[in-house]
Amino acid sequence: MGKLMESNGTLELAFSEELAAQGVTRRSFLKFATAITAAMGLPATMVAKVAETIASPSRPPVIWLHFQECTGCTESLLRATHPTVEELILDVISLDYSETLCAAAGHQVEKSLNDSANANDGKYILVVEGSVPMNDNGIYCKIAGRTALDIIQDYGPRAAAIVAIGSCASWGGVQSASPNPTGATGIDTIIKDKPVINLPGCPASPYNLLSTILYYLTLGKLPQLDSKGRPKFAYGRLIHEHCERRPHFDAGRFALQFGDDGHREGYCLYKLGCKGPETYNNCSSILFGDVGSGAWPVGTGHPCFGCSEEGVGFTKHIHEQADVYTEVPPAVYAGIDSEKAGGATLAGAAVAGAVGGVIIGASAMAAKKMKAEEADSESDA
Ligand code: FSX
Ligand code: SF4
Ligand code: F3S
Repeated sequence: MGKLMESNGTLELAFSEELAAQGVTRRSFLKFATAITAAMGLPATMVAKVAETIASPSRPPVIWLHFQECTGCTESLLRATHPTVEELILDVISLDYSETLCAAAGHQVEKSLNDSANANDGKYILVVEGSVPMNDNGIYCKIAGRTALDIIQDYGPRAAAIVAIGSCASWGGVQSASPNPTGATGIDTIIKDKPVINLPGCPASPYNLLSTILYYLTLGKLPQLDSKGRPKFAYGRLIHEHCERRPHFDAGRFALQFGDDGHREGYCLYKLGCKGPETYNNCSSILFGDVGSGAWPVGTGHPCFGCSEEGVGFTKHIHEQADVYTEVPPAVYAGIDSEKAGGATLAGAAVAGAVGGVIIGASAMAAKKMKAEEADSESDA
């Protein structure tokens, strides 16, 4: 990976041939390090330190377990590009065990799991993908003859920290949808004596995994978590707060049916069931998806279904309208038809809507930030 030097206050990165061969330029690496530092909520002065962590040859051991899930989280990680998040993650960690990525199989791979856990007792990071079935002694998910429950009770308490990746590992996800036949549950309801960082999402954003690991490695501590165990830097804001369609929401322009004129114009998807107003995640600012710009659910024209929010995703119906905590759209809107509106134009209404949206959004965000700061100072006190 790259070797980092600082000279005359200018950050310089010297790349190995290996990195250059991957098609990553020094410029794109620095840009990426800057973006991921900002995503972690760290100041720009930390970019060099974060880049240094990425370039560091020392890698913490990671054991990655799969339970009840679709492997979508791993897939989403492997499909990320420029510079490939998967390569960066695999460069900053030593992935000792992963059923999906292991070349070995059977007893051989089980041995590598045990060897890594024994050699790194108390030091490894445990990443868990998938929920644990609790009903009927956990018989609904078995790997190598052991239940998921047995496996997590063995390797969970011996980890330094646990990262529950995806909604399934965070709170049960899709398998915990009513009537939850297997009794699917998240990791933090089972392991109580170790820090569990939840990175919900179905799939979870690979950037949230990378930034959480980098935060831990760079600062030597876990990021601040919210009441649901999620890093505040990634889950501190509603999707709705940074959504590119927000000016349409504030101006009252909604798609009413898939494929209608409003949908084609890129109007707000609230009335099609978008759960952005009650879902905390950074999809609208990070835009993960990696199939071109704007590739996130709402960017592609699909309402956010709240995949990362317990009690919303897999709980509320897809078409059900979200509870709006920040702003309620007014029942009556200014006319935008030129005759009825006495000469007002569509463009004029759009500008007014956008300006109003910025002001309303900015004040709502300022109020929320102040509230969060108050809460932080109270909890610090
Ligand atoms: Fe679940 Fe992920 Fe959805 Fe799939 O970790 S969060 S079903 S994308 O693979 O587990
Ligand atoms: Fe975006 Fe959905 Fe909010 Fe509309 S309701 S602004 S589509 S997050
Ligand atoms: Fe999930 Fe909504 Fe993001 S559906 S991926 S939380 S936009």
